[in-house]
Amino acid sequence: MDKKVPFIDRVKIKVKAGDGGDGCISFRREKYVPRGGPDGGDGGKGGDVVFYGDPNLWTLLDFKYKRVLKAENGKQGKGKNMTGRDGKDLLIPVPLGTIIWDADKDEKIGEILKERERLIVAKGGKGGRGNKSFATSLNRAPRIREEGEKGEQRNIILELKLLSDIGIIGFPNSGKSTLLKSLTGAHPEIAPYPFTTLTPNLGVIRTDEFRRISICDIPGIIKDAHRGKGLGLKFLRHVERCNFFIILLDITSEEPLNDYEVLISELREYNPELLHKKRIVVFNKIDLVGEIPFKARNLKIKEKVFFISALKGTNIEELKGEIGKWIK
Ligand SMILES: Nc1nc2c(ncn2[C@@H]2O[C@H](COP(=O)(O)OP(=O)(O)OP(=O)(O)O)[C@@H](O)[C@H]2O)c(=O)[nH]1
Ligand SMILES: [Mg+2]
Repeated sequence: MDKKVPFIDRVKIKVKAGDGGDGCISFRREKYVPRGGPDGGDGGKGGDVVFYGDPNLWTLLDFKYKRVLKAENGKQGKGKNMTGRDGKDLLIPVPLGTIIWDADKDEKIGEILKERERLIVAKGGKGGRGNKSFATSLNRAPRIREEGEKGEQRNIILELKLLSDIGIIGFPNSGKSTLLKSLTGAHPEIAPYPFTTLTPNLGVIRTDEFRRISICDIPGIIKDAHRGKGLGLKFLRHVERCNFFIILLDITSEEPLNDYEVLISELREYNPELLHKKRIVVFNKIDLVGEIPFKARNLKIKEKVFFISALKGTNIEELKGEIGKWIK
């Protein structure tokens, strides 16, 4: 993903489907046929507004600039029984993981999780019938027709929860972005101070079996993030749907067990279900310590533990091997 593209994960927009075309009033006019019957055609259907999943997108930025999305109207019916052309559907790509809400009713319309998955968010109006359709044995020359039905119009909210397999959770400056880079070759911003990462980053590992494993690096979490400290917990929603977590700890920290407990308790505050997902604990920056400190080696925790240097690449292959096992 491109660092220069701002990450937008919530937008409000208006969608308007096309109106149906009006039916037509017309009578046959041909030489030598003095009183031709009705031949007014029906109007065409209005186009739908349709969202579909596009795996190459990862932000809702486009909608910041385009807040009204309108599909084409159906054309009017014409004489000689000609039906008006249907309005074209408006097909709009959205990132995988986009949730669509009706802003006025505060109700979920649906979500897009898969490539090319489609969702109609506003239905086009039906075309009106032309006078041909109203002819009966009693009224052979009706002067009535229908107007096209109005297209549906809605205010909607798009909310993006990124989809990835693995989420990296850790304190600011623990090396989350460095680990993402080392595992996937992505190029997130990395710097020696906290809160370098302000929006989520995605990277992908391509395994031998042509499988893509996507990994998400989110801004750092600190104690009391659930009370709004630091950047808060709002970014956790981007890892809510991950199946696995890497809990990343800095081995040079004074109290690794305490760091671990803070992270677990912040996850619990956000959503206790996150604790049911599979996770491992990874100590980073082992290149900075001669030997693995006793405290880190003897943590009383139930997860599998790895010791790595994301910067130097130490034990990264082992970690990848473990990740590969999960995904299978
Ligand atoms: N020596 C050493 N430094 C590391 C290692 N991993 C990361 N760093 C350094 O630690 C600093 C923070 O790394 P980041 O990857 O930006 O950390 P982060 O967890 O993404 O930080 P935030 O985005 O601020 O939450 C940078 O200066 C990195 O170069 C490591 O394995 N060894
Ligand atoms: Mg970072």
